[in-house]
Amino acid sequence: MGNRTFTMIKPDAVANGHIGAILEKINGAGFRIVALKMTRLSTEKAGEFYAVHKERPFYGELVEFMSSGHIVAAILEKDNAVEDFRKLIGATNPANADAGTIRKLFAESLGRNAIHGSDSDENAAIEGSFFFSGLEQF
Ligand code: RTP
Ligand code: MG
Repeated sequence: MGNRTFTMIKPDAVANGHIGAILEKINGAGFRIVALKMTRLSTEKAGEFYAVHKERPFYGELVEFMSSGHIVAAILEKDNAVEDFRKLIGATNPANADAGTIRKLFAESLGRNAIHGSDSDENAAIEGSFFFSGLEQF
């Protein structure tokens, strides 16, 4: 068993019909999908999820965008999951993302960048538990 990361397919990628293609990239890169759900965040829940950024100038825009449509939340498992998944999704701004990364392929812009990936093992656990109960995390 590898370790875990958490991801969200963001409202832009869901609205643009990229759920299937993104899940294929994730499986193709060797991640096992441990838990998966489609849901929608209220502005309150989106604000809580991204609370670490609440002093940043883009926070309001980020919360508005993340609550603007459905998202797909998932817990993923693989050796070195957090770091390998950040490589698979590419740079935050798709203009700077490497060819073949999920953001290069599917993101529209810095603000509408298709997918989230946890930035540490600790945050992966916190974020996974934000969406999934203990019983759902097998
Ligand atoms: P994420 O948390 O969504 O996986 O993205 P990330 O780690 O690559 O980037 P982070 O620094 O955590 O920022 C969270 C999201 O905020 C938006 N952002 N906008 N306008 C701006 O300068 C700006 N900077 C960041 C991005 O959509 C980013 O994914
Ligand atoms: Mg981040």
